[in-house]
Amino acid sequence: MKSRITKPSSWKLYVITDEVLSRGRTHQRIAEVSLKGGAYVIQLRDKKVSGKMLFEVACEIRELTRRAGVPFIVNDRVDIAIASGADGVHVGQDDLPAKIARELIGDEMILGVSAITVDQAIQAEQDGADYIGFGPVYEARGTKSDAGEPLGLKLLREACSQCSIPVIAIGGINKDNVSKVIKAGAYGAAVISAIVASEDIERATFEIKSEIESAEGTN
Ligand code: TZP
Ligand code: MG
Repeated sequence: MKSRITKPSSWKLYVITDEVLSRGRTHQRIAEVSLKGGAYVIQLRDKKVSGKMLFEVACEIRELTRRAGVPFIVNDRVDIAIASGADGVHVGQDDLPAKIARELIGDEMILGVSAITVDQAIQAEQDGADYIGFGPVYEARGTKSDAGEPLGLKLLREACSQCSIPVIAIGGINKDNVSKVIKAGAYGAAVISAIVASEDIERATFEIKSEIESAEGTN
């Protein structure tokens, strides 16, 4: 299956918004400032707000990302991704099945799927995913209470070698360990707390992005 992510350099740092960890900063603010720091992709993730509110926030982030020329992905909600004009949607193993999500979004939009095993990653690719979010690579229960035990770099490497679509590493990634996931073959890194909870979101984004760029070509 061919991925809709066509520019290999374009998904290196995938920033996921979160208002629980953000010290009062809104999704829109997180998106705006991390874009300044050089985020390559923005995902809106909120499991608590109403559909109405999520839609409004999604439309605002759609505008910000459009101006920055950066892809915008909505977590979990296919309906809100479509309605807000997002570039894509990201579903987990307990969400709408990837195959159904693909049917609903059609051929043009991007579909991301979370996987915690290599088999899940292979299945997601067959079901129409454009990329895999693989993890938690490192400890991530501070952000996602049901994240489970870290999978580690060996499994990440295996997933990267078994999938022909991009594998984005997620879970406990920060500026000190991001080079390891890139060297293991990840196409990019998805980050929540190391960016969203930091005092200076722009700087944290820039630092992680710089680490990724230095690590590239060294795997
Ligand atoms: N999926 C697997 S781990 C995780 C998600 C959404 C949380 C990642 O957050 P952090 O703060 O970057 O570890
Ligand atoms: Mg989900």
